[in-house]
Amino acid sequence: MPDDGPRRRPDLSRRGFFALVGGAALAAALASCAPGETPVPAPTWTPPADPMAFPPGFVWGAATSAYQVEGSLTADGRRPSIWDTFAAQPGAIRDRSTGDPAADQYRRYPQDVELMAGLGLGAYRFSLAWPRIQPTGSGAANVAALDHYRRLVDALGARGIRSAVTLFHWDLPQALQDDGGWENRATAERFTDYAAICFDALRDVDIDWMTLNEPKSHAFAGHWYGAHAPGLRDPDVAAAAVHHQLLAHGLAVQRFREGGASGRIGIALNLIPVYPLDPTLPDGATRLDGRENRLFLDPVLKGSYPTDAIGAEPGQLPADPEAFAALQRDGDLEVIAAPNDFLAVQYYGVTGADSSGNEASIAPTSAASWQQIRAEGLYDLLMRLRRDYPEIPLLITENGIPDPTPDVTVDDPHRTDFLRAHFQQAARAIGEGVPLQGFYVWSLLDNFEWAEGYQQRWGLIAVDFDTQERTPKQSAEWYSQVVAANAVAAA
Ligand code: IFM
Repeated sequence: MPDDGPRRRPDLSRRGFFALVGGAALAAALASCAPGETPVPAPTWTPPADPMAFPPGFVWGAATSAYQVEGSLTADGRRPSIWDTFAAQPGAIRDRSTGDPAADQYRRYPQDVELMAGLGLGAYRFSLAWPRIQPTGSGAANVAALDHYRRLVDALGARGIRSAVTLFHWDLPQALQDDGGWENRATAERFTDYAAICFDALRDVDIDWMTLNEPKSHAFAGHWYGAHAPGLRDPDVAAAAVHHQLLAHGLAVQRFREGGASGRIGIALNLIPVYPLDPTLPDGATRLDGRENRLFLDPVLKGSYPTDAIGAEPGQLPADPEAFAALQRDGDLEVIAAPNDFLAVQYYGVTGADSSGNEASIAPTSAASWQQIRAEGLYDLLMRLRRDYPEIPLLITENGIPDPTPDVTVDDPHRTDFLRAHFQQAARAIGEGVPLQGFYVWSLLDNFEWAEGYQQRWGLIAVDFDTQERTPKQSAEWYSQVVAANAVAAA
């Protein structure tokens, strides 16, 4: 989750990382950080010496989002999103940058498709920009924007690359924010209209659709502690943003089924295993798990909200539970629980929780201070999903790590080590029956990392933002070998 705020975690010792991922380069990259005694949970599993194979048909991809890569913010009738507004505020973005030019993908997509084909990727996850397709968030579709995305989807298809399309990756049209944004229930209806336009425009293409990207990040970082657009700091508004986003998801799933478009549909949730510091006192960790995971998983997959996620206790979203309940109309939860074809999981790491429910540092972080790295947490998460939410097919739609430096580099053994360790945990979970069907690395390209601007580079492919020159990093070459073999080899 790309944010700091109440959830900010101190930088930790990177010691213990060898044990976690077996990556000398990653440990070296992290070694410059302050030493300390990090209570990293001991690994319980050692990867085999032989390559770990993935099932036939396993999907290997990479991911981006519109505002982070497209640039061209006024092209073809696009109007401002909340991120344009937010980025223009002094101090909102670390390097005072904006989403222009980002990676200029709106114009350079043919080159990026060729780069993906060169890596052998089977799929590309990208998002559609609502403020391009409906520049003011409602009304007629902007044909120029739809034509652009049709060209992108067709270019991908021509190279045998499947499209995985997110409808909303945080770039709400500013005009809708002016009407209350996600605090306003009507935004869920506007989203359904927008989704219908997109489904109909691409109805012939076999797409894996994702309604929302990380509704938790958008609700919490954007509406609770103001680190993201729209920059609000009100937990009750954040709670409304949770419910109305989930309602929007359910309505869009229903609309997808009614419209009969090709493809499948799901939602992309960022999930995080929570480990109690003291396993004999798990209540705080349970509450934190409620806020971080079950507040989103339960309504979508079980049709109910957990009772412990919202309230005044540490670890809870500090909103008024009665006000949250009052937002919910009869039938909302049935809509939200409309059956999905898959669950898209975004996994970056873990957190600890003290006995009260306060977040605690238990693992080394990357250059993103919120990212506590523990590859085995992915296995734990996948096994938990299979246990608590059985049957639903799973995709990992984001996993990755930033470079330790903001400078452009292609020398990124830390990323190779990180991905290898996570692929191994994914293979391990598949071997134990988890229905994981694909894995998308975040990100295809260095891009605009929200409040960090261009200071965190998450790409497999380096981008020089002055020249827009693209250069695959060493990890991209390694990843292409994994894709070709459909297997991950030991280091
Ligand atoms: O860049 C973000 C992405 O937009 C959503 N998931 C986390 C990534 C890294 O912070």
